[in-house]
Amino acid sequence: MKPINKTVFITGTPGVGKSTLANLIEKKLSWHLIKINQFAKERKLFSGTDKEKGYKIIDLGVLCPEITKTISEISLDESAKIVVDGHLSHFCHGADLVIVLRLNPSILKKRLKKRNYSDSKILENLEAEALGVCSLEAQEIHGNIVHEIDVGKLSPADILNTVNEIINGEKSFPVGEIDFLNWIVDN
Ligand code: DAT
Repeated sequence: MKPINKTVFITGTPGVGKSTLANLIEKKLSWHLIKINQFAKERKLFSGTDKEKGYKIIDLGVLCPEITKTISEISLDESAKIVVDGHLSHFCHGADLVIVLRLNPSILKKRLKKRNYSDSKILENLEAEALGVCSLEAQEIHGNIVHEIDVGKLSPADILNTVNEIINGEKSFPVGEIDFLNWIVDN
Protein backbone atom coordinates (compact mmCIF):
# COMPACT_ATOMS: atom_id res chain seq x y z
CA MET A 1 0.00 0.00 0.00
CA LYS A 2 1.15 3.51 -0.79
CA PRO A 3 1.82 5.73 2.24
CA ILE A 4 -0.70 8.54 2.67
CA ASN A 5 1.04 11.63 3.85
CA LYS A 6 -0.76 14.89 3.35
CA THR A 7 -4.29 15.55 4.60
CA VAL A 8 -6.31 13.39 6.98
CA PHE A 9 -9.95 14.00 7.93
CA ILE A 10 -11.13 12.60 11.29
CA THR A 11 -14.87 12.07 11.48
CA GLY A 12 -17.39 10.09 13.52
CA THR A 13 -20.38 10.54 15.81
CA PRO A 14 -19.97 13.20 18.55
CA GLY A 15 -18.18 11.75 21.58
CA VAL A 16 -16.16 9.01 19.85
CA GLY A 17 -12.86 10.81 20.48
CA LYS A 18 -12.13 12.83 17.33
CA SER A 19 -10.83 15.95 19.08
CA THR A 20 -8.71 13.91 21.49
CA LEU A 21 -7.05 12.16 18.55
CA ALA A 22 -6.73 15.27 16.39
CA ASN A 23 -5.13 17.21 19.28
CA LEU A 24 -2.68 14.34 19.75
CA ILE A 25 -1.80 14.36 16.04
CA GLU A 26 -1.18 18.11 16.26
CA LYS A 27 0.91 17.78 19.41
CA LYS A 28 2.90 14.61 18.67
CA LEU A 29 3.27 14.82 14.89
CA SER A 30 3.22 18.64 14.55
CA TRP A 31 0.51 18.57 11.87
CA HIS A 32 -1.68 21.61 11.15
CA LEU A 33 -5.03 21.17 12.89
CA ILE A 34 -8.31 22.49 11.48
CA LYS A 35 -11.20 22.11 13.92
CA ILE A 36 -14.36 22.35 11.85
CA ASN A 37 -16.61 23.72 14.61
CA GLN A 38 -14.12 26.41 15.60
CA PHE A 39 -13.38 27.18 11.92
CA ALA A 40 -17.12 27.66 11.21
CA LYS A 41 -17.61 29.79 14.32
CA GLU A 42 -14.67 32.11 13.57
CA ARG A 43 -15.88 32.65 10.00
CA LYS A 44 -19.59 32.70 10.93
CA LEU A 45 -20.44 29.96 8.43
CA PHE A 46 -23.95 29.33 9.76
CA SER A 47 -27.10 29.10 7.70
CA GLY A 48 -29.47 29.48 10.66
CA THR A 49 -30.50 27.90 13.94
CA ASP A 50 -32.28 24.60 14.43
CA LYS A 51 -35.22 25.87 16.50
CA GLU A 52 -36.16 22.45 17.86
CA LYS A 53 -32.65 21.38 18.81
CA GLY A 54 -31.31 24.85 19.61
CA TYR A 55 -27.96 24.71 17.81
CA LYS A 56 -26.53 26.68 14.93
CA ILE A 57 -26.53 24.94 11.56
CA ILE A 58 -23.21 25.03 9.70
CA ASP A 59 -23.69 25.91 6.03
CA LEU A 60 -21.89 23.05 4.25
CA GLY A 61 -22.14 24.87 0.93
CA VAL A 62 -19.93 27.63 2.34
CA LEU A 63 -17.88 25.55 4.78
CA CYS A 64 -16.56 22.99 2.31
CA PRO A 65 -15.10 25.40 -0.27
CA GLU A 66 -13.51 27.34 2.62
CA ILE A 67 -11.97 24.14 3.99
CA THR A 68 -10.64 23.16 0.54
CA LYS A 69 -9.20 26.66 0.09
CA THR A 70 -7.52 26.58 3.50
CA ILE A 71 -6.05 23.13 2.80
CA SER A 72 -4.65 24.43 -0.51
CA GLU A 73 -3.12 27.45 1.21
CA ILE A 74 -1.46 25.37 3.93
CA SER A 75 -0.29 22.90 1.26
CA LEU A 76 1.75 25.61 -0.46
CA ASP A 77 4.32 24.50 2.09
CA GLU A 78 5.05 21.11 0.54
CA SER A 79 6.12 19.55 3.82
CA ALA A 80 2.92 20.61 5.62
CA LYS A 81 0.54 17.93 6.84
CA ILE A 82 -3.02 18.66 7.86
CA VAL A 83 -5.56 17.01 10.14
CA VAL A 84 -9.21 18.13 9.90
CA ASP A 85 -11.34 17.33 12.95
CA GLY A 86 -15.14 17.25 12.90
CA HIS A 87 -18.21 15.15 12.35
CA LEU A 88 -18.94 17.23 9.22
CA SER A 89 -15.40 16.91 7.81
CA HIS A 90 -16.32 13.97 5.58
CA PHE A 91 -18.80 16.16 3.65
CA CYS A 92 -15.84 18.25 2.44
CA HIS A 93 -13.18 17.50 -0.16
CA GLY A 94 -9.40 17.58 -0.10
CA ALA A 95 -8.62 14.49 2.02
CA ASP A 96 -5.98 11.87 1.18
CA LEU A 97 -7.34 9.72 3.99
CA VAL A 98 -10.61 9.76 5.95
CA ILE A 99 -10.63 8.09 9.36
CA VAL A 100 -14.01 7.29 10.93
CA LEU A 101 -13.75 6.59 14.66
CA ARG A 102 -16.35 4.03 15.73
CA LEU A 103 -17.44 3.35 19.29
CA ASN A 104 -19.88 0.81 20.67
CA PRO A 105 -23.08 2.79 21.44
CA SER A 106 -23.18 1.43 25.00
CA ILE A 107 -19.80 3.09 25.71
CA LEU A 108 -20.75 6.19 23.72
CA LYS A 109 -23.94 6.56 25.80
CA LYS A 110 -21.86 7.00 28.99
CA ARG A 111 -19.76 9.69 27.31
CA LEU A 112 -22.73 11.58 25.87
CA LYS A 113 -24.56 11.52 29.21
CA LYS A 114 -21.68 13.58 30.61
CA ARG A 115 -22.44 16.27 28.00
CA ASN A 116 -25.32 18.67 28.30
CA TYR A 117 -27.28 16.83 25.58
CA SER A 118 -31.02 16.19 25.68
CA ASP A 119 -32.17 12.55 25.85
CA SER A 120 -33.42 12.80 22.27
CA LYS A 121 -30.08 14.12 21.03
CA ILE A 122 -28.26 11.30 22.84
CA LEU A 123 -30.58 8.70 21.30
CA GLU A 124 -30.23 10.23 17.84
CA ASN A 125 -26.43 10.01 18.09
CA LEU A 126 -26.45 6.46 19.49
CA GLU A 127 -28.68 5.28 16.66
CA ALA A 128 -26.49 7.01 14.09
CA GLU A 129 -23.44 5.26 15.58
CA ALA A 130 -25.17 1.86 15.65
CA LEU A 131 -26.12 2.26 12.00
CA GLY A 132 -22.66 3.51 11.00
CA VAL A 133 -24.07 6.65 9.40
CA CYS A 134 -20.76 8.59 9.27
CA SER A 135 -18.94 5.63 7.67
CA LEU A 136 -21.63 5.17 5.03
CA GLU A 137 -21.73 8.89 4.22
CA ALA A 138 -17.93 9.10 4.14
CA GLN A 139 -17.62 6.07 1.90
CA GLU A 140 -20.24 7.37 -0.50
CA ILE A 141 -18.28 10.61 -0.87
CA HIS A 142 -14.66 9.44 -0.57
CA GLY A 143 -14.72 5.74 -1.58
CA ASN A 144 -11.79 3.55 -0.58
CA ILE A 145 -9.71 6.23 1.16
CA VAL A 146 -12.08 5.79 4.12
CA HIS A 147 -10.97 3.59 7.04
CA GLU A 148 -12.91 2.94 10.25
CA ILE A 149 -11.36 2.11 13.61
CA ASP A 150 -13.22 0.56 16.54
CA VAL A 151 -11.75 2.64 19.37
CA GLY A 152 -13.69 0.97 22.22
CA LYS A 153 -10.64 -0.82 23.67
CA LEU A 154 -7.98 1.64 22.54
CA SER A 155 -6.29 4.47 24.41
CA PRO A 156 -5.73 7.72 22.51
CA ALA A 157 -2.06 6.70 22.07
CA ASP A 158 -3.15 3.30 20.65
CA ILE A 159 -5.47 5.08 18.20
CA LEU A 160 -2.66 7.39 17.13
CA ASN A 161 -0.45 4.31 16.49
CA THR A 162 -3.20 2.72 14.39
CA VAL A 163 -3.66 5.93 12.39
CA ASN A 164 0.10 6.03 11.83
CA GLU A 165 0.01 2.45 10.54
CA ILE A 166 -2.75 3.41 8.10
CA ILE A 167 -0.85 6.56 7.04
CA ASN A 168 2.28 4.48 6.46
CA GLY A 169 0.33 1.97 4.39
CA GLU A 170 1.03 -0.85 6.86
CA LYS A 171 -2.59 -1.53 7.85
CA SER A 172 -6.00 -1.10 6.30
CA PHE A 173 -9.43 -0.94 7.93
CA PRO A 174 -12.00 -0.69 5.13
CA VAL A 175 -15.58 0.27 5.95
CA GLY A 176 -17.95 -2.61 6.64
CA GLU A 177 -16.15 -4.73 9.23
CA ILE A 178 -17.54 -3.01 12.33
CA ASP A 179 -21.09 -3.95 13.24
CA PHE A 180 -22.93 -2.32 16.16
CA LEU A 181 -26.41 -3.16 14.86
CA ASN A 182 -27.00 -5.49 17.80
CA TRP A 183 -27.22 -2.42 20.01
CA ILE A 184 -30.45 -1.46 18.20
CA VAL A 185 -31.90 -4.93 18.72
CA ASP A 186 -30.95 -4.93 22.43
CA ASN A 187 -32.31 -1.43 23.14
P1 DAT B 1 -15.41 14.06 19.89
O1 DAT B 1 -14.37 15.08 19.47
O2 DAT B 1 -15.53 12.94 18.92
O3 DAT B 1 -16.73 14.66 20.24
P2 DAT B 1 -13.80 13.91 22.30
O4 DAT B 1 -12.40 13.82 21.78
O5 DAT B 1 -14.25 15.23 22.81
O6 DAT B 1 -14.84 13.37 21.23
O7 DAT B 1 -13.92 12.78 23.41
C1 DAT B 1 -15.13 12.58 24.13
C2 DAT B 1 -14.79 12.13 25.54
O8 DAT B 1 -14.22 10.83 25.49
C3 DAT B 1 -13.80 13.02 26.27
O9 DAT B 1 -14.21 13.08 27.63
C4 DAT B 1 -12.49 12.28 26.19
C5 DAT B 1 -12.92 10.83 26.10
N1 DAT B 1 -12.05 10.01 25.24
C6 DAT B 1 -11.60 10.32 24.01
N2 DAT B 1 -10.87 9.33 23.51
C7 DAT B 1 -10.85 8.35 24.43
C8 DAT B 1 -10.26 7.03 24.50
N3 DAT B 1 -9.55 6.52 23.50
N4 DAT B 1 -10.47 6.29 25.60
C9 DAT B 1 -11.21 6.79 26.63
N5 DAT B 1 -11.80 8.01 26.63
C10 DAT B 1 -11.62 8.78 25.55
